[in-house]
Amino acid sequence: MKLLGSPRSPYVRKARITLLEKNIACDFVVDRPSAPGSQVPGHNPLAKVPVLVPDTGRAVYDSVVIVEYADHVGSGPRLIPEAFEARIDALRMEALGDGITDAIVSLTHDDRYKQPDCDPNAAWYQKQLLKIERGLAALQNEVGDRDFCCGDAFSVGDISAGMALGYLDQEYPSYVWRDKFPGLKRYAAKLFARPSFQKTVPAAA
Ligand SMILES: N[C@@H](CCC(=O)N[C@@H](CS)C(=O)NCC(=O)O)C(=O)O
Repeated sequence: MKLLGSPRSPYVRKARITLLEKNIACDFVVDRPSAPGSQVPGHNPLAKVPVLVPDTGRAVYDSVVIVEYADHVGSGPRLIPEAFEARIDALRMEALGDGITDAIVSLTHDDRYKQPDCDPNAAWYQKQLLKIERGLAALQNEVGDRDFCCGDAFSVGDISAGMALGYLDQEYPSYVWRDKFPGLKRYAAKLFARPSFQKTVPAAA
């Protein structure tokens, strides 16, 4: 089994954390979809990563489906609970973490926000920033004084939340989320200490 992806992509990191948490052996193949000769479009017509290519069977994309796949074939505690309400809670938190990440990508892609002519008061900038701030406030509220965002167990919601917070550090280090959201500072410190997070910290650009 192999996972295709770019090392600094947040969704690729989400997939890698998932595979480690589920004890699934997998080769990580660095493959940027826009690079000439990339295998990605042959597996995913959208030409996006991550793509999981099992030894037999069809390729699996996107990261949401990779988590579902890994939860089924891997071992260890479930990432998506079976019970209906807990399942919806975990999937909602996954959507929240993924949505915050989408907003960070919109703000920081190609260092857009660092350009000299970038106006932080511009409508497009404020729109994405508001998504990030409201999203982080909602996440902090959900976590409260617990270690996980859903109940008492690690879930896909924590993977997506950790992906988003790690991506802020990676791409938007001037945004002082730990000062603004001290509850998330405590929560993230525990998440980032997990071996799956430690082993997938992207190398510096
Ligand atoms: N919703 C997708 C998002 C995947 C995504 O946007 N991947 C980016 C890298 S972070 C990508 O492959 N971009 C290349 C492109 O859009 O052409 C997921 O959860 O996997």
